[in-house]
Amino acid sequence: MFKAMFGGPFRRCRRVWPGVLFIVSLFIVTVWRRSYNFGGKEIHPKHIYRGNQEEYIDKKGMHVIVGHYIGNAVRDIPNATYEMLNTNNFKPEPKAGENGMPVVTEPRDLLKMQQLFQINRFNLMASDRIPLNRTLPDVRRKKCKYLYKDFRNYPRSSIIIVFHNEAWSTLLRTVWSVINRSPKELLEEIILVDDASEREFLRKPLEDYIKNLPIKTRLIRSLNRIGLVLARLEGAKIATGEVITFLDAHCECTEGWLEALLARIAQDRKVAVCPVIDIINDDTFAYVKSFELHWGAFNWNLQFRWFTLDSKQLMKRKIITDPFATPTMAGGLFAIDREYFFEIGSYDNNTKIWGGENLELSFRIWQCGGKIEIVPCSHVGHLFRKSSPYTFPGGISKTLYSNLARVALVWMDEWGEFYFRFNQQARKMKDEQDVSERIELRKRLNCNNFEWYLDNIWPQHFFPKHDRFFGKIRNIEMDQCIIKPIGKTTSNQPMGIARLENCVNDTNNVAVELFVMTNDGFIMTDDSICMDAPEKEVNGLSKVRIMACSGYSRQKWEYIEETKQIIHSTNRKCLDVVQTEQYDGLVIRGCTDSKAQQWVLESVPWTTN
Ligand code: UD2
Ligand code: MN
Repeated sequence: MFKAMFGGPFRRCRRVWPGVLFIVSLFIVTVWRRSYNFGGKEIHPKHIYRGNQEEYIDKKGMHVIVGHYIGNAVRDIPNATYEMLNTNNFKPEPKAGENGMPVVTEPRDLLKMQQLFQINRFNLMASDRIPLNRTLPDVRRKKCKYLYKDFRNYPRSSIIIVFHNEAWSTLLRTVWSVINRSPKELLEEIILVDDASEREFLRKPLEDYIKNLPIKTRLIRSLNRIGLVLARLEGAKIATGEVITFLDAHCECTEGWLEALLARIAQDRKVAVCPVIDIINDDTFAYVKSFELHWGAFNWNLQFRWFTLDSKQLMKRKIITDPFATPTMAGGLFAIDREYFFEIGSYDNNTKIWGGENLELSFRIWQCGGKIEIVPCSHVGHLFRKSSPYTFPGGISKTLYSNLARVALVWMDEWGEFYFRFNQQARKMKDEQDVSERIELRKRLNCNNFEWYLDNIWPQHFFPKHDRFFGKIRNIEMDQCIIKPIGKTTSNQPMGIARLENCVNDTNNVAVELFVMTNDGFIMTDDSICMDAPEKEVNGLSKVRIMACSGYSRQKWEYIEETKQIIHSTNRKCLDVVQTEQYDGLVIRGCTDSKAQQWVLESVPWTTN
């Protein structure tokens, strides 16, 4: 088509066309931005750019916040034209993705697929082929099906979905999965909160579409980019359900998901409950059941991490379908009693765009008398992406680290100091934070301190504490420190082998050689990694590894102050070093008085008191 149109006499100019197209699309964008129609009301861009935070409810009852308008998607997504971003290509094929099956992209579509992938950082082309009401497998344990017969007595929930530039198909598949797989009796309403999306199909077409949905669905918009926390708060403020349930805008709920969550809140209104988060594959949209017994915590950099229930935790669980506690939630998918949500301080409204709010809410709920649990009978799929598709006004790291700095300042006490000491980026953002209101809240609610949280809610944690060693483990013979393996695997240096390297003093790079030794004798480091003694010799060597903490005694050690030996607790051998061509790493061997078996535990300060 292109060829036919621009062939013949124009052929010579073909190289010029992309430029012309670019200018034309720029023109269109400019015209579009000059006056766009918002909720039936014309808003001149001047009001959008300059207006101070103005709020009003428009004729249709939509709550509109006018303020700064930041971000230009055409500029931010390479090679994306205005047309590409604003065309809704949703064209369902009846069987595509049925029962959570993957969608296969034909080789001839690959190029187009890759282009479209950039817009939302998932396979938009695949999503656009899957019907909004596709079926999903019922991934629950069989027993779950009989547990919630009494659901009519549970509290009703508002479902709040915030979005910024979400695709039509993923957003509405989220909505339909709620409608199709929740008991009508339990759905108070669906609230969509648009955080300053720029796509045309999310304006009037969306407003028209939701009018015909079988469940009352409201759409409210913010004209300036407020971030997911403020967007959720806008939704929560207008919600009327006894419970509010938050979902990301690219989820798919499975049968029974809501009953299982609400059942727990019906028992105890101070529990925030999360479903098991299954995976919607970003390439194929296949629905993949994930491991049920995962719980959430975080590492030294306050990044959220999943861990598995250990042997002790499993033993405690008599009934496999029972909800279980989690120190932190992933953030996006949870239900909470609406009044309780506001009683405990909803969210920190100085949290920007994305990140940190999941830890803030988790610490606050636990420290101030509530609970967070995962409900194994509730499964919701979430589309996990490898990168973020949208802009971060103000910069990604500034945004994220100020959010995290606030969390550390308000809730983490000495562990906040620890975080700032070893995290330069967060330290930079620390001083500009005014957290006085949140500190007030913490006092008012009479909350427990962070030590209480670590001791009681996350006893397996790998953070320093006053009653355990924290620092470097230096070998006397080699004058080097044990390091946590990082980087690439090579044949003679497999990742996971514990080994020595020259000790470093720069606090910004020191984290790899910092270890904690607990009173039980676990030598652990960031991300729940432990020194693990081998069960058997390989090629005459018992190689010590650094691997996921398991709580088993093969990971227990004893430090003998007088001899400076580190002895493995069950087989009584000594931690030793081998540095040869064939093997460079730690081993355990029968104890001798060799200096290679002598270690200094060098404490590193992590707090001022
Ligand atoms: C995870 C959470 C997410 C949130 C985040 C930390 C899950 C499955 N997801 O990241 O809910 O807790 O960690 O902050 O637990 N959005 C806006 N405005 C913005 C940015 C995002 O409305 O400025 C919307 C976005 O369209 C989406 C939701 O917020 O519906 C979460 O964003 P995400 O999907 O990019 O976050 P995710 O899943 O990587
Ligand atoms: Mn998400």
